[in-house]
Amino acid sequence: MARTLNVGMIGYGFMGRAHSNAYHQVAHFFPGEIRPVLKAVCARDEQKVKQFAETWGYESIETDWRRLVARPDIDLVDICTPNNLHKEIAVEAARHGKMILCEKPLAMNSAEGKEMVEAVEKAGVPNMVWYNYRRVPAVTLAKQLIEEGRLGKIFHYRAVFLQDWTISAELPQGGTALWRLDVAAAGSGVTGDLLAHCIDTAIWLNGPITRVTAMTETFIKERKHVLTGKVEKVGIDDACAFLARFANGSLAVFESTRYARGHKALYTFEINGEKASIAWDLHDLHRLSYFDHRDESRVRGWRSIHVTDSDMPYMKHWWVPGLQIGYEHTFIHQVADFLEAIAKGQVAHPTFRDALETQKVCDAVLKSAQTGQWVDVESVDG
Ligand code: SOE
Repeated sequence: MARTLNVGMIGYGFMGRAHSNAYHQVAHFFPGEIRPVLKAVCARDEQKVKQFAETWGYESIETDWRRLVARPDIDLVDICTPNNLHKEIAVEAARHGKMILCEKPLAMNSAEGKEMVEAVEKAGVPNMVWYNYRRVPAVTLAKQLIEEGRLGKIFHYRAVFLQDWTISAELPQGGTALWRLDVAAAGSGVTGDLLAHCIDTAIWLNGPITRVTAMTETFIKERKHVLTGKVEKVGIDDACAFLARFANGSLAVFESTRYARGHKALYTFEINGEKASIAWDLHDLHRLSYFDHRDESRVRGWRSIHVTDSDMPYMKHWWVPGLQIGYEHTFIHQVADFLEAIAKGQVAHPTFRDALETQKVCDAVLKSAQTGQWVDVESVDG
């Protein structure tokens, strides 16, 4: 009989649904020693949070996160709020000895992130950040191929994350739906929201990033604020492009924007090594492109690996070969890995400390965009 783990989730937006679905599904497909129980969900609007609790099967609700993190029947606090609340909630939850899962990015900046790392490490509580794209089976396969040395020395890393949903100047900023456009709630724009994903994957696959030089732009300078009703300055970066150097000597180009007309969530990366290259595309997430120079020249070419067979990462838990899975499964994989790690007394990644590295790169990128100089990631506080 599996042990239970009582989850208290704070926030119930898009990520609240993705996480709730993961807690629901995990025991069906990854039965293990620990089974999550949806104990409580918390948000300020009582009516809406009741509705959410009913839809997703939470046993109870709270409207004040401080009450939730203090409840003795909660084992794990899941933070799905806007970024400006991550630190306060995490520090308080750690003080109460709770395990913590936190939405990405870890914090508003690396100074806050550092406080969060100190809090969870001092409390000795398991912690993890929802950089979910690591757990797309094709991306995990890329990690395996790199670790097996198949690519040889890495020369280049290239990643983009392109969207187009903020092009209209009529779109307001702030409030529940549009907090990602409000710098006071988000901390930054595409750098913390989208490039953070690219950076997390890049560090995981290719090691530490040491230096960056960046440019950012805010195309729409003022937008009406949903909460004040006034037209206010836009403080986020709408677009960001940066060059980077990795500790292993490879060079990188990263780009992200919410102004790439025609692209909704085009996250792609390509890695070029001495012996082989790999490429991945979120719009075709179950495939990994692979080119191996060691193949006989007459049949050499880019292969498109359909990552569905049972020997592929995570796939033996799903359907039969040839049948693919999607976006929501990455969250299920993340919960499954977390539960397995705590059952075995191990650490699931990315931890808060891992995510602090990504946060430092984001800070270095924003600093470089401001100063026009190369910035050493090491020099960032945090
Ligand atoms: C923004 O539109 C967003 O939802 C991000 O916040 C997510 O982290 C990303 O996975 C998809 O795009």
